Amino acid sequence: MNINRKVQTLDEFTIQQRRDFPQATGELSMLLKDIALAAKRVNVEVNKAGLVDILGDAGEVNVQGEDVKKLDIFANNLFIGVTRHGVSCAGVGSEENDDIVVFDDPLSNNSKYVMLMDPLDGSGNIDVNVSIGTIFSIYRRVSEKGTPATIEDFLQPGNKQIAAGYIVYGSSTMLVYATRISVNGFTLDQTIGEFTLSHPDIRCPEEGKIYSVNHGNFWQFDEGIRKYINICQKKDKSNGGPYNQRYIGSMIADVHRNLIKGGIFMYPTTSDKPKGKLRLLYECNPLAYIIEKAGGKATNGTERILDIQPTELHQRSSLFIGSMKMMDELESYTRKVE
Ligand code: AHM
Repeated sequence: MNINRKVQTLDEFTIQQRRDFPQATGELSMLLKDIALAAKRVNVEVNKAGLVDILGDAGEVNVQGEDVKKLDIFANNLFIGVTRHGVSCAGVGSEENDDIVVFDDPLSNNSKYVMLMDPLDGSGNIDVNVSIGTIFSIYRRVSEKGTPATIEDFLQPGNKQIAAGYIVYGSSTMLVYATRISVNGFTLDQTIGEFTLSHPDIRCPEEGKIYSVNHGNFWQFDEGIRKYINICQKKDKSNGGPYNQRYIGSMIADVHRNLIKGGIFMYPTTSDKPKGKLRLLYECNPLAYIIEKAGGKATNGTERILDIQPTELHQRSSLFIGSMKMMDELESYTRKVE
């Protein structure tokens, strides 16, 4: 059997990165390993979604007042279970839980990190075989080691993130994660059950030709946003031609594509949702961290996402995220109406 040793697994990659930091304890690598393990299990269930009774509403409504799909619950329980039994995580904040889940056992109380997550983003797409994802954000806890994690550990601004990432369950399953060093993508090799490095040192192109927004909300957007969208449509050949509009309704899939190809994703406030739809702590912050590390930009329209001081676990925000030059152009329109 011919084994290709150019292949680097996620574990090998994190061990290699750790060698550059002799003071590192390895807890972050362990946490990433736990996340990857849970992701592989979720991936199996996502792939079976059309076949088994896991499909469909679980008949519950989550803390945001949205229908909960069975797979959401499965993914939530799995990520919490795996991190609870690992050594690195003192607690989890999840879209699916009203309050933080504090592990509070002797091992976890001595763990260095807490994690925030959206266990299954884009869950409205499960039934129709469209890409969905998991988003996670990791912070060093601020509470004293040896004690249970507290809400303060979770209510830190995004600029304090230690690492952030997502898994996209799509035509292939990919885990992308960022640390302060770089952003790297790993594709799940189903034959060996390992995430393997496929997209080293991801950089978001400075410019792109894709804008992603829910056009159905167009007349609910502020005037500046509407003007920018018109500009996206009106560009002529001299300035790159009109942009393509792509909106999947799974933010992970939209932002992942724009990260690789260049583009801008927008979820502005609307008259129906004056605070925005997306959640700051486990949707906006991790993606903002990743895009900035890859050379892009993320704001809520006026403020850098990563500098917003959160006050609530399930806080909402507007989000504009993507290629640097497209973000700069957007801001020139949002500023004009201020
Ligand atoms: P979810 O957490 O319930 O899955 O909602 C988040 C999703 C994003 O993935 C997506 O970009 C957005 O909601 C779509 O919302 P809309 O249907 O309003 O355009």
